[in-house]
Amino acid sequence: MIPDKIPSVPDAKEIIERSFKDIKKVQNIYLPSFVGKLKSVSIQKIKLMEATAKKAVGRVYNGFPKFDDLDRFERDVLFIMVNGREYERSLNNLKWANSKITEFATNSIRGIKKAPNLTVIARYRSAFYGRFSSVIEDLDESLVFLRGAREVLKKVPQVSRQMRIVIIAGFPNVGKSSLISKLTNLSPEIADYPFTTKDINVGMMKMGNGIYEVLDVPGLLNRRNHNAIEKVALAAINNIGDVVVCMLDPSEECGYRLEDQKKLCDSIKELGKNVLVVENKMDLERVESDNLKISCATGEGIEELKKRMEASIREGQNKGGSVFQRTGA
Ligand SMILES: Nc1nc2c(ncn2[C@@H]2O[C@H](COP(=O)(O)OP(=O)(O)OP(=O)(O)O)[C@@H](O)[C@H]2O)c(=O)[nH]1
Ligand SMILES: [Mg+2]
Repeated sequence: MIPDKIPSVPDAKEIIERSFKDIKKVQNIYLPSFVGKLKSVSIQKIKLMEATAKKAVGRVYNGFPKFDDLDRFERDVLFIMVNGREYERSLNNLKWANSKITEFATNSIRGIKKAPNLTVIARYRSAFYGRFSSVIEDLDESLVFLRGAREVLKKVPQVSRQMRIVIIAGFPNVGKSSLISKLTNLSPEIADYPFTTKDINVGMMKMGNGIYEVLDVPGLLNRRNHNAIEKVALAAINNIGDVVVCMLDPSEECGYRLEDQKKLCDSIKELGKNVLVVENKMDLERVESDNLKISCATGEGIEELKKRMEASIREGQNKGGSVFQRTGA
């Protein structure tokens, strides 16, 4: 599960600056010997820098979900949008950096405690500063990567594990968003051009005694090489849909041939999904078929569609529960 709030990610420069700024707070204490005084101040500064950096890096590390925390859908989205291997590597780099900082701090403090004079103390201290800065600088790439990943993770729709999920899929421009606005309280963008919907819209639908989640996913084309947006839609269909409403537009007003649209429904059926094929825009065109005909413009057929959805969900329940339970994600 992706946490509601993922922390913002500072870059390496910010962490270094914050750590060096913090050590200005270290007070000069009165000690009779210069050596004793420099030792005490140096140790305090090193400890403070270690704490500041580890807190900043640890906050990012702890705030980002680890792979095992994610369900199959979330993992798929991460792999599609940002390279999941790089994600794991970046998080591991943060962990590694924190352990390195502790190691350098411990060794430097040990050296300072044993140092015979001011020169040796200063050498240990500046060696720590140098190593500290280079470890954090090396983290910059991972931090920048995670900052991008955060934007992607924030957009992954939060879908419940308790409710049944209906996904509205189909070619672009066939009326998927129009349908979700009829079934739920959502008002997504609806427009007469393809690929209007770029993210997954999630709405709630009350039907009979149940509440269901309805997902309007971006339009899909029946092709082999899907773009990233289409892949996310497919990941949702594959991993979290209990029922998939596959929408056709026989009027071809959407700009695509009905024949091609049907092939997409066939390939979704091949995924082993519970598929309900509906023909939209019946106010414009009706073709001879067994599929349910609806119109999002006039509202015709929508009540019948709801009934069929509920029956299909019930049928799926009898077959073996929700996709989440079946996959154990
Ligand atoms: N005449 C008629 N037009 C409809 C109907 N349903 C949707 N439309 C129109 O079809 C166009 C596309 O509708 P959307 O709901 O945005 O389609 P979509 O499938 O979500 O499109 P993408 O997000 O681009 O994939 C809009 O101009 C709608 O007003 C219908 O039943 N009848
Ligand atoms: Mg849409």
